[in-house]
Amino acid sequence: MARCRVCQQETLEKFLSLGPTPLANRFLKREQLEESEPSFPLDVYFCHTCGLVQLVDVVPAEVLFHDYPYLTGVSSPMRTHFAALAEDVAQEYHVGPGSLVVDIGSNDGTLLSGFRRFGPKTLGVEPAANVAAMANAAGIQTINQFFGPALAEEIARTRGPAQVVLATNVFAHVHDLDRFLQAVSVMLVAEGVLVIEVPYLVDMLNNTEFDTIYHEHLSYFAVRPMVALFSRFGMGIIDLTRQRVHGGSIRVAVQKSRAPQTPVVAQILNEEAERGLDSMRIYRDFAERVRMIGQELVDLLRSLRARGMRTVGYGAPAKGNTLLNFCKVGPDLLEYLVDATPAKQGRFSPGMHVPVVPDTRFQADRPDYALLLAWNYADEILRKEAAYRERGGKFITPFPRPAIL
Ligand code: JHZ
Ligand code: ZN
Repeated sequence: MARCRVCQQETLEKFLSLGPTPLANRFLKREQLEESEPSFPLDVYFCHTCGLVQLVDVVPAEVLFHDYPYLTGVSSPMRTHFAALAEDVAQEYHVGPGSLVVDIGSNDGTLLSGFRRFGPKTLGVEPAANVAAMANAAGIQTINQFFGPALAEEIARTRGPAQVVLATNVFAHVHDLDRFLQAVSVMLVAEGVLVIEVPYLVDMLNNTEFDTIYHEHLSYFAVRPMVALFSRFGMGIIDLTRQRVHGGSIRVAVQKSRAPQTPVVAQILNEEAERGLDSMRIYRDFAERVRMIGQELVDLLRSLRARGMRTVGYGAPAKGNTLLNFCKVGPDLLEYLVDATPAKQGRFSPGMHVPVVPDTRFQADRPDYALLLAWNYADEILRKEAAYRERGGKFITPFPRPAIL
């Protein structure tokens, strides 16, 4: 039996199986369409000991993050969000000239670029070669390697210890959390802070955002397992805030040296317990709603197509591929997906093989309905595409229940 990623106990219980699923960011070239596509189980477990929701089928990171199409900077709401994060962190933890800020999983350097005006040295660590090259070309110094203890030591030795280490949308991707935290610890000064941002389990459950589940996301964090994990390393949460990004996230500031527990942590632990996060019922209910939403979405798209409506997808996010594969939505139900990311355009979605086209096609084409696969940016997209709606075009959101907006 598999062991829990946080507490190492054999107390995992499966509550959802999304079926064998291809990799969410493995967009295919036309010539790959005839080749067989790797797919892996997408089964989700709850740990009865520490409360961590997790996958046990681990696809090697070298496979997932070799050539990566996702670019943070493409989505303007993320640019805004990360600029604010940089400012908050710089002010709160007195980042200035002479400090070192290291960003793990730094992608195209969007987050680090927000620190420029505060004057610290910054360093990105990004395993995807294509993405790291873009960041370096933009003047954001980035090491193209996986983060681990050896690299952490090298960084500390050659550039000095860091005051702040950032890990946004990467902590859930980490298989060996102990090794990761050890490495962070090696790099940080004694009073240094690790700032994590990660989709929050409670939001995923509340809104049935099951598309957050794909092989890159090995853990679905609540605060309880995090507290247990950090305390093993003598680390303590000094600040915690809920964020709206990615369907609801938490930002957690962890101090290398243990700090007295802040009231906000005790409060959120209480809320999690009251919400029923400690028992299977909430997860079984979630799984039930996942099936219901999947069915409703397919019914809706089929009925629109039966009425001769043209339907497409808006955005080709990783999460969209969980939704499309689970619901078996292919080119018969969505003609194409529009996406502003160059590396996705001209390719086909993993598994269902829906073509991805530049977003400019959307304005030119004016399909009748657009399924918001990037529903987390609904505000921005509806604002941007106001003309489409004025001319009668309609958006569909999948969550919390499939509905025409
Ligand atoms: P977006 C990401 O997943 C990346 P994804 C990562 N896998 C992760 O862990 C989670 O976040 C949390 C496009 N778009 O950000 C850009 C437009 O075309 O929701 C993106 O391809 N036009 C590490 O991939 C996609 O939509 C627009 O106007 O699920 C959105 O992807 C906007 C706003 C976006 O993340
Ligand atoms: Zn556990």
